[in-house]
This record gives sequence, structure tokens and C-alpha cells, in this order.
Amino acid sequence: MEIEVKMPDLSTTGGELTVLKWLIAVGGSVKRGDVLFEVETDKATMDVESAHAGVLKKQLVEPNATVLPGDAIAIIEVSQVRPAMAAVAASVPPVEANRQTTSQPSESVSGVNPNTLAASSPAPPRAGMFAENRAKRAENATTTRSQNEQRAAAPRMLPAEISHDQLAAYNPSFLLELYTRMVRIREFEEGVKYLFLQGSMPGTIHQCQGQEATAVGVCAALRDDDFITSTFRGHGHALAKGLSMDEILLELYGAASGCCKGKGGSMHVGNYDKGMIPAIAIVGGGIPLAAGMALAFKMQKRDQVVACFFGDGATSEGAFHEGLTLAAIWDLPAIFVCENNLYGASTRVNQVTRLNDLADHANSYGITGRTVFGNDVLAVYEATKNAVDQCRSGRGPVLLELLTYRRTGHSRRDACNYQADVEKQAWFDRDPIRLLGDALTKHCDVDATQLKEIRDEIVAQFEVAVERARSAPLPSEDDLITDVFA
Ligand SMILES: Cc1ncc(C[n+]2csc(CCOP(=O)(O)OP(=O)(O)O)c2C)c(N)n1
Ligand SMILES: [Mg+2]
Repeated sequence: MEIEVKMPDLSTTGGELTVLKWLIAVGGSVKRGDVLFEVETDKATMDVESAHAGVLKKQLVEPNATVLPGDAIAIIEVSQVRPAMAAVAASVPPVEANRQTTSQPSESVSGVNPNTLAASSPAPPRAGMFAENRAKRAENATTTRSQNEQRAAAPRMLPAEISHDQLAAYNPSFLLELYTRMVRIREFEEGVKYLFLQGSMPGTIHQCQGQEATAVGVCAALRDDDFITSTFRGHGHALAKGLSMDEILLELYGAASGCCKGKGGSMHVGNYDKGMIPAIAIVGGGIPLAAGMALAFKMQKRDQVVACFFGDGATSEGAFHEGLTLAAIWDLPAIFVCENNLYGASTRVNQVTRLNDLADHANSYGITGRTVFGNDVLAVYEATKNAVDQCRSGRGPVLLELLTYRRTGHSRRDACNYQADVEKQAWFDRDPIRLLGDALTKHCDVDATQLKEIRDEIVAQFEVAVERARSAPLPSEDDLITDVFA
């Protein structure tokens, strides 16, 4: 089956993109995740991965041609068809933009719905709108990366494995459950990434590949009736708190049956009944709200706790100071979970603070603070369990700093060319799913086939959820005035 590759919406304005060069030649075989071409957006030069595996049959645009998001740019003869993904590829609607493109009029490609402006012959080259900035940007990226190389020169010595002693304290079925939850998050995020690259996923997305252990470790230590707050990077938190892939995907597609009735989207997922208020995209915005919820729990003499997720970037916000001050003086049952992934967008954490451990902020509020290796799901679970005990027994809030790393750009539109290679490698070697998976196969009665089956089942469930979400009804006009307070 032949599938059209469409230009993903990678610019910040929805505007023109320039295909700089092809990384796979016509006739070459391509795997899912291989870099297919390099593109220039209004902000950066980025590598674009293939969402499909097969053979590259045609390049529909020449290097330096300018196209719009949604334009067909290549044809791949796919070898392995994932049903939902193939359906997506065959029915991506054209981007409703004022289309000024250098592409030629459409020509039908067998097995493909030619509803975008497919080019019958390669589009002629044209200088990109932002071409004059290209050299400058390349220079800036190189400088930033080498500065970050120096900043990362003395990495913390974090363990590269989970030991037998650590595992021995747990029931194997609990460990497998933690593993499954992390894989669910990883496969969900990877699936969504490819939906985005195919132009099927509206809006931009902030993904959490690499940070699965923080979400899973924290939420495993909470009760169902405890609450969490989350951020723009909230899919993993939501899945870890028990929201289903279905309800989140429905929300991502704007469906009325999504977890926020299609009114929230990727940056605002949540479900009150499952203990997650809709995520907040304002950096640090969840912190005062978490303090407020914890105050409510205390005033109502309930023994619930709230875990508030935020990034390293949020610790420089006023809201962090306000929220922690109130939680401290009133001994509120709040766990402030700082996912320190070393970057706030493209800014490395040690450019914005003199502290080595962000948990040291706790000292200035007179509360408990702990820095934990956030890719070790068991370390996160244990630290959170202690924090929960402290909160439930009325001994006040805890600040947990979880050291982790995101394996992707800040958002899908971020080329992520500021992470130093040595740093990336050190963290990829400590991938949270690999750490637990290796420990399970080494120290428990679990084999690689069992782990693969877990993954395969989740991928199959994701496929079904995508099918459902894409065809689910959108909110009606009447829904515009529901859930509005005046
Ligand atoms: C108050 C505020 N300022 C700026 C932004 C734009 N912004 C969105 S995410 C982000 C970086 C946040 O970094 P961090 O808190 O470390 O979270 P991470 O993205 O690493 O998960 C910025 C600056 C925002 N959403 N809110
Ligand atoms: Mg960060």
C-alpha cells in the first residue's frame, strides 16, 4: 500500500516550511522513526522522522522547496500497516490555511485519498521565508550545544541499574504493574507523536518520553481519592493517575466524549472523578491551586493529599514561593513534585539558579525537601510514600525534586538542538523503562517475551483508541455555554 507523507505542522505560525534536504534516497528503505528529511521552520532547522516503515517511492518536493503543513511531500510504499495509522494517513484533511504553495495540482496516488495538494512532479526550489536566518541559527545552535556540553561536564553520578536488593522488597506483580504503566505512557506518547507527524493530531503537543517513572512512581503511592495537578506536559500524569488512553485521545481530538468534553485539549487533560483536576499550562500555575486543595482537605478534616507536578522552570516563578509558603505555614497535605528534567524549554537549569539541588528550596520554607533519582520508579515510589505518610499524619508538606530527562523537544515544534550529546547518552543509558525492564529480567522470573507482550498489547489498545477518537462527535454549538461560570 502506498501512503502519502504530509508535511507536519512544525512552524509556530502554521506557515511555510522549507524542505532542506532528504535523508533517505528514492528507493531506499525506511523504518518508523528514521529521519526522512530536514526542514526549516520559522524558528529552527529540524529533523523529521518517518511515521511509516517501507520503501521511499517518490520525493514530491525538491530540496529548498517551500510547502505548507498538510502538503504531500513524499510517497512511501508501506510494508507494515498499522490499521488505525493507515486510516489516518488516508484521510488527513487539508490544513485550512490560505494556501500559497509551490506544489503542483493534485494527482491521484493509488490507495491514497488525494485530498491534499499532492505534487505530480517535484516542486521547484524556492528560498524559504526565513532562509536568511539559517546560518545564524545554525551558529547559535552549535554555540548553545557546546555551552551545554560544558554545563553538563560534571554530571551527577546517578545509578545505571536497579539493584536486586531494591527489587526484593516488592511483589513481582506490583513491579510488573509499574512497568506496564510506564510502557503505556511511552507507547501513548510515541503513538501521538506519529499522529502529529502525519498531520492528524491538532495543535502542538508537549510530550514526556523519558519521564515515565516520575508520573508512575508518584501516582502509585497515592490513593484513588488523592488528587494531582499537572502541566502542559500532562499526558503521562493523567495515565498514571488512572485516566484511560481512550478518554485522553478523545480529548486530544477535541471530541465531546473526551475527559474534558473536548474543551481542554492536550495541555488541559484531567478527570475530577479520577483525582486529577484539568492540567494547567501556565508555568507554576498548579502550585497555588494545589495549596488551595490541600487547605480544603485540611479544613474539611479529610485525609486526602494532593501531589502537584511542575518543572524545574516553575521554581523561579512567584507562584512557587506563594504556594510553598502557604502550604508550609498551615502544614498542608501537599507534595510538591518538581520534575527536574534539566531544561525549561531550551534553557538549562543552571543558567537560572545557583542551587545544585532544587530540593534545597525547601529550607527557605522550613519544610522537608528531598532530591531523588527520578528515572528509578522504585526510588520515586518510596520517596512519595514517605511524603504521603507525612502529609496524611498532618506533619506538613514535602518538596520532592525528581531528577529526570526528556527524550524529546520541549514541544513537537522544538528541534531540541541544545541538549549536549554526552548528556543525552548518559540519560538514555538510564532510561526509566530500560532500568526496570533490565532489573525484572535479571532478578525476577520475567523474560523479555513477557515484556514484549505487555508492549504489544498496549500498542494494539492504542490503535483501537485512535480509531474511536478520530470518528467521535465533536462538541455541539450548545456546548459552548455549558461549564461556563459567570
Ligand atoms: C508563566 C509562564 N511563562 C512562560 C510560559 C511559556 N512556557 C511554557 S513551558 C515553559 C518551560 C517550562 O519549563 P519547566 O517548568 O522546566 O517544565 P518542562 O517543560 O521542562 O516540563 C515556558 C517558559 C508559560 N506557559 N507560563
Ligand atoms: Mg524542565
